[in-house]
Amino acid sequence: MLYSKFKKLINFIKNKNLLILTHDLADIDGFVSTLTLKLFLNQVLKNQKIYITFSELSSNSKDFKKNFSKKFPDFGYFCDENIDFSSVEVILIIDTNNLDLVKSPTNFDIQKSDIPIIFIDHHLNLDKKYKNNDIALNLIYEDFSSTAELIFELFEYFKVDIPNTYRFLLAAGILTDSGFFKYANNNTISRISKILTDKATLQDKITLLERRTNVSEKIAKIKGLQRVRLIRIGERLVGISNVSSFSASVATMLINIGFDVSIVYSQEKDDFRITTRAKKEVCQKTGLHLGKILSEISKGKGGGHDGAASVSGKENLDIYLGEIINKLKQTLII
Ligand SMILES: [Mn+2]
Repeated sequence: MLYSKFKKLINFIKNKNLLILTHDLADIDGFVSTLTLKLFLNQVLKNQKIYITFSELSSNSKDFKKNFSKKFPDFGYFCDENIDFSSVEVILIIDTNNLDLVKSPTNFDIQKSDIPIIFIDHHLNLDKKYKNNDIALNLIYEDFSSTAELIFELFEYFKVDIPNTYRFLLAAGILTDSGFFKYANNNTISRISKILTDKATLQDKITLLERRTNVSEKIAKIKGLQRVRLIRIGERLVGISNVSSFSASVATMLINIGFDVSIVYSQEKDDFRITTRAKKEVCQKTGLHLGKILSEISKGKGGGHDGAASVSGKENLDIYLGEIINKLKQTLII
């Protein structure tokens, strides 16, 4: 199934000019998957343009890029500045299947354009029907712990060599999205073992991902902790808090200190964002799937994985929070 879809995708994009985009505030998986997919396509599809660009990188990705550039000063190429949209024939969207999360450069409206789009992703399939998306061409596999692994499978299947630098990129995507293997499955381990070489060891890669937490993130975590409200549902503990930024790292911190589920929201002018996390063990025992809950309550705007999901919106923050708690009560009580 996977391989027949690979062939179908390559056949469709052959001889077409491509643009590869990932979600806004690209995390490390989105960032490295975009770069490595471009390398792969350059090897298998000759004589066509393949553009990549990013709206903005997350702070983790920026730190990683800095470390990576220090280790590989000759790498040099990260993104195309000037993209001629009139020449783009297919847009590949990486690491999300929700166009609301994608900001295109120069405010080009992807949803309104007629350029075909294809999703390559590992999040819950929201099954949104976009007029310029043929779902048969999408590669959306929730059982992959990172998009980087899907890109790695492309290299494997088409027998394309992966240069050492790109092995570092792929491994960084896998390590971060699998929570350093906490959310990994057997396939994740087998793929990473094929990516590692004597020249690119696991420890080398972990070092590249080390980062010093900056002071504003530390303050966000402390405030997030001061403001947390505890809701007990049976034997499970749910924590709700709010911060103005770094909601994802605050949500993860709440899980690390003992909450089973964390909900952290941020508000900026008219916009809000809710980030949720849950312990893997809780998801497995209770069937909790935060991605499904957020997708349901927002009619497909939000989504993610069973243990990590988020949603953004403009109004109804309180209603969303109330509905999340209600759904948690129904799920966690068993
Ligand atoms: Mn990802």
